[in-house]
Amino acid sequence: MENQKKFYITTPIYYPSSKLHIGHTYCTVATDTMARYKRLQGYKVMFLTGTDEHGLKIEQKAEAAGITPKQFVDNIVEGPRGVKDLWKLMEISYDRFIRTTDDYHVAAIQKIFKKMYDKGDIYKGTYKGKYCTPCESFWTESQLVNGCCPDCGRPVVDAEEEAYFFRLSKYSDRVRDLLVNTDFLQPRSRVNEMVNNFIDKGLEDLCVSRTSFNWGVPVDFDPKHVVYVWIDALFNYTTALGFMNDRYPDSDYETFWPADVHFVGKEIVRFHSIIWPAMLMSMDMPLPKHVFGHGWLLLDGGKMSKSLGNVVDPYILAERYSADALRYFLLRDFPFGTDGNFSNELLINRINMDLANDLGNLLSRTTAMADKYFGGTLPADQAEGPEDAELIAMANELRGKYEADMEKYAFQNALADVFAVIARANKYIDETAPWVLAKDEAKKPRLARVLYNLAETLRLCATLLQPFMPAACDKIFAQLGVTEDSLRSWDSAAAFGAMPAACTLHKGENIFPRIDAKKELAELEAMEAAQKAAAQAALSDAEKAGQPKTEAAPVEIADHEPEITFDDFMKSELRVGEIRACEAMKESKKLLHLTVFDGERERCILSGIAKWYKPEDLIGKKVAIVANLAPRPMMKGKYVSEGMIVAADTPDGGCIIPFFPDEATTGSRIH
Ligand code: ME8
Repeated sequence: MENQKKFYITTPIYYPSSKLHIGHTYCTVATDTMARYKRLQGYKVMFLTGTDEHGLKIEQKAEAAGITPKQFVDNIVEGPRGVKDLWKLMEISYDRFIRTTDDYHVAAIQKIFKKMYDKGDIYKGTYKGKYCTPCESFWTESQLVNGCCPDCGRPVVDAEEEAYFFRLSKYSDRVRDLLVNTDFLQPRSRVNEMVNNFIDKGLEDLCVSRTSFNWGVPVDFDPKHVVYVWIDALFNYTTALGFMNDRYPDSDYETFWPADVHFVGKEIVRFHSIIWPAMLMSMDMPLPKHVFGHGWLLLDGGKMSKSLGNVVDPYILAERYSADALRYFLLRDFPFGTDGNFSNELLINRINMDLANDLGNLLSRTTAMADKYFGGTLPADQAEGPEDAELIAMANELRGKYEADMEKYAFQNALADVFAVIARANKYIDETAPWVLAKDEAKKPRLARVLYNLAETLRLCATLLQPFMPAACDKIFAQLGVTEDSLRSWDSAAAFGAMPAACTLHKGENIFPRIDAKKELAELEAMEAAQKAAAQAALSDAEKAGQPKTEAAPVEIADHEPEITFDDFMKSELRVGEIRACEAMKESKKLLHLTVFDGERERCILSGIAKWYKPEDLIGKKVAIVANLAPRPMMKGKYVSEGMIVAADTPDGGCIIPFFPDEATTGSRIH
């Protein structure tokens, strides 16, 4: 198969800092679908995914959990319901899974770093800047948004360290040319963002080593430094092909590099379209053909965030409705290049409408009629009719349209094309009215042809649906009596009539049972609420604000107060308050301006918690307030703070606010 065409596709390698959610699943399902589509077309495919296991955040999480970083990531990647289990459940057909802690990768990264150093593209200097811990990113002042990380919106900290730098500036013109004058970065709309926001603002050399933590690939010629996690991460796409290591044969690299496409979320397009090509240029390596920046799945218009606990668990949905239904929904409802709002209601409606009604009914009606009128096997004596031409033409044109869409990664449109044919076939049943034909013995040949045309349409559609819903398509083929691979091949998808006329259909199980939307929505809501509460309980509040979990450390209590009576205590009027509004203050970086409803009225409370909480983390929350504290003028009398939010100190000088569950009555007294 020397001349077989090759296709290399990758997902981002995900951080195993927590369990993966529906957003990660979305990208991986899209990549899997593309890989399966290319295999269907006869390509030799390499589909790579994996996990990005180094970095400060994972080091801190492991420390908080009291285990080593390796144990921590092993558990999330290999453990029960971990990353690999999730991909198995979701029918992800990856060819290779890389973990950046794999020995061969670590050794290769050291060689790559050294090579760029020897070339003079990596040099030693001092880094002073703003660092976002959760994102592992240094930012320049001009890149910050309201003083916070432009990617995640969290506060950044001042950082200074001896560090190695990569001469990103040297490659600025070549990268600009790549973005502006080729179709390297897709969709095209992402190009302007990169050029205007980053390249044309001036690319500074990139800090590519850290001394502030250990959990990374050591720079072997200067071991107090570890390699910046993004160098470690980006080169995974080549080390997994055996580049600079012996784990895989060099021929894999020669066969598959450069990648045909890296699928990545829009927030990491910058790394993949600027830093990655610049480093490959430095290494004199060919560039990937395309980087595609897909959109985000949003929840209630906002980003899903592990730390807020508002993530959707793909495990639950796939187990309830099947991986195939979930895969279909993800790629049918959301255009791949733009953001989309996830909701359980959309999911259930889509399954009911397209899969249970349109596809499921077409299959069950066709097989049931074949069974009822012919005992399953259609007679070879069949008669064409005037209704056939349009359906057959549409089915035969389908593969061309589908291919054009798939080549643009327009999964949504490819599925719409297939389902337009399915809808046409359902209409064909109404037009030909097989139940009327069945009443007349002389019309049996016509009836047989009608059922054959339906079965053929289903076969063509199922062939093209295989990359999206592999298991369901196997079941459809079984019901259509298709046992030979040649009848579910790419070639046969444009050959209406390939199935023998005297085919045998089998009425089988209902592949996509209809979902009782009302009942399911209520159950999902209850499950998600419970899960959210558990996630919130498991995380420290500092962690919710993007900081490491620190509360596990015991504190020494040095500030005991003299004993008081119960009556003394009751003089403090503690009540449940509901935070109705919360804003950062331009006059102070430390304070947040809160509007708190105390059951009777809204009060203004200024609280020095801006370092640990973002306003959006607090709005809607129920907290304990000291309601009878004397009002205190603040900011030279511009504001009067009418109370205090109760919070606990943390050992590192931070604070944690305890939140009441939603059912706590606002205004009720706390004893
Ligand atoms: O960024 N909607 O890892 P990560 C859609 N390790 N896609 C989403 C999503 C959402 N709400 N949330 C996450 C990293 N994703 C690095 C990558 S690559 C060399 C290193 C998907 O665990 C999306 O594809 O934060 C996004 O780019 C990726 O998960 C980020 O995963």
